Amino acid sequence: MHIPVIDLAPYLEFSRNSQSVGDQEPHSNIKSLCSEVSRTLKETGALLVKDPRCSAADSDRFLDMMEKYFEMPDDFKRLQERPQLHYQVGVTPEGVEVPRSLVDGEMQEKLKSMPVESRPSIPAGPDPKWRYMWRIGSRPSSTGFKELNSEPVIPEGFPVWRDTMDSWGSKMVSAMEVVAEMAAVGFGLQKDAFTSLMDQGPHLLAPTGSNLRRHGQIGTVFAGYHNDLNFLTIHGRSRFPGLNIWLSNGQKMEVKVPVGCLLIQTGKQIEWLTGGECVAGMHEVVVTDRTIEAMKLASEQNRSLWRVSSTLFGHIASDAVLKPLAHFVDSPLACKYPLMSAGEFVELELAVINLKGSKEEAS
Ligand SMILES: O=C(O)CCC(=O)C(=O)O
Ligand SMILES: [Fe+2]
Repeated sequence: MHIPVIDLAPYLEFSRNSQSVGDQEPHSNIKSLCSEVSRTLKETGALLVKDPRCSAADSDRFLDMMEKYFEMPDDFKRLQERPQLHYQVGVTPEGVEVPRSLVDGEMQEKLKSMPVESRPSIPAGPDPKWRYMWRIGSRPSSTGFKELNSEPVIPEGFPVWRDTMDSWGSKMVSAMEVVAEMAAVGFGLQKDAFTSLMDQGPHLLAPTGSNLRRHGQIGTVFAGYHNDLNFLTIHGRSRFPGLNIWLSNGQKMEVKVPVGCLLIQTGKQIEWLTGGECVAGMHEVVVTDRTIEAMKLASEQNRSLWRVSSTLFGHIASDAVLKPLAHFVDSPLACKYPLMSAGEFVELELAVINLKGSKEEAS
């Protein structure tokens, strides 16, 4: 099983044409591309895409800045820490985020029953990775889930911060919207079934930073086995490999993202909307032989030994309702996905991974 790279250009062109000539039915080659998107998401929980609007140079500009930031002393980075805002803006130091597999008893049982060759690395404690949270896109003026009144945090001495974060973040959101539209068509839904719910969602550009100089021993778990709580996650290519994913048949697979491509992963919210047909992809980030090889090369070339991911969490709008859409109501597992607002769902999930206290505490 391998993950195909889907070129988004033909769909973008179809989309542009249908806007200028009025709504058009996609022809059969576009339809089959959309089916490939939905089928791959369902079978693998992941997808590789190439979007002509997101270049390798854009990704490099972002990674260069984040490496420079994570290289700064811990005391400097801690100035951007906002624990009272549950780390939803600014930096999260290493040792704070708790992988789901460490706290979820049901998941631990499942891990023990997995065959050895596909069993994830068992984390011993919280993740040793840093993270930076930066909001992308606009938010609704009236909402039952006002994100805590928090200004974006910009570290001193990084004049291009806002521009770099906003530009790479919004490009990745645009790519994700196209994938969401193609997936909706592929699943036999209205093409805007997902994108209309994503509008003004609390999207977060949330790059991780892992110090390979300190934690570069083989087997170190940077992000313990988990799935993401949002709708879809998208990342540019990291300079250091280490991401393993689990396909829906339980097989473990190391992901190789080609240069200039983006990786998409399914989160819990798409699982909800599809009544469990498209489950949230499980994944982990671990130091592997290939990470060590990339570290050797980076050392020889005098490059940074911080592993930066350009993770972007795409969300369903907080006030929108999560429930199995259209024909997914009849899915055999639909009853596992009761109606609930996306905002309420996120609050429940964040409490589990140690990033948020109770609702009362947050307000
Ligand atoms: O560091 C990465 O490559 C991905 C980390 C991750 O899985 C996450 O941020 O949810
Ligand atoms: Fe993740």
